[in-house]
Amino acid sequence: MSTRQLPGLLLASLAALSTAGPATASNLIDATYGAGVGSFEVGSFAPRGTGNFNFQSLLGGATTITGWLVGGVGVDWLSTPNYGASDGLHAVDLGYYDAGAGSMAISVPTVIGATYALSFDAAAVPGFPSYHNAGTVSAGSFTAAFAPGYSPLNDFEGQVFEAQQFSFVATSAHTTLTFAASVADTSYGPVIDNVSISLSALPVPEPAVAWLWLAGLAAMPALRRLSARRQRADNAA
Ligand SMILES: [Ca+2]
Repeated sequence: MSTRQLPGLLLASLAALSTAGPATASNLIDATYGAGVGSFEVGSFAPRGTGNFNFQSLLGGATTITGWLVGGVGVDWLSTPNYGASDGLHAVDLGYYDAGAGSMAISVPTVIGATYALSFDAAAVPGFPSYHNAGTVSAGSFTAAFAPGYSPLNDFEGQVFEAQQFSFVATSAHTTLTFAASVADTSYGPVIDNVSISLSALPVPEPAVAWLWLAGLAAMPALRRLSARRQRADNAA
């Protein structure tokens, strides 16, 4: 490559970065798997019964809730009107009905080095000590703990959801998001709903591109001098 090509290369690089677009608020989970997937609304819901049994217990390995893989012992897929949801009809209790901590995982395509906003709503299971409601969320190498506050005693319909917001930088072309209950021997874990991952910022330009740009700028005066010398030589000839 000649030094003459550098300014053109720089412009092309900047154009590629700028046309990649501004941050978008769309939910990557729904964009990848379908509307409502981030909110646990999609799948074949088959409750254990009516009233307080208006939930479906799913063992580890289950893929009943579209897009999501159940891990650990299992989880309970809750339904309104007997259990509260922060969005739509369903939420997930990360504890399995017959006792045991569970987890929920989903993978979305990501851009390495880009920053993503992660948000979800979490509620404490009513009437149980707060430690039962501790959970962790991870996305690639990012991990955070969350612990929603205490909900009113025995008011399962009135579970109080609290917005949880984090951000992470993707380290892989696909990022797996995982929620897990922290207490092993409980039938009740934190309840989660309305999960969203959205792009916040694209990666900054690689240092190599920046150095190329600086090298191009530094070469400009020398190129101009060379050009002027050639012009004088041509004129003298
Ligand atoms: Ca929902």
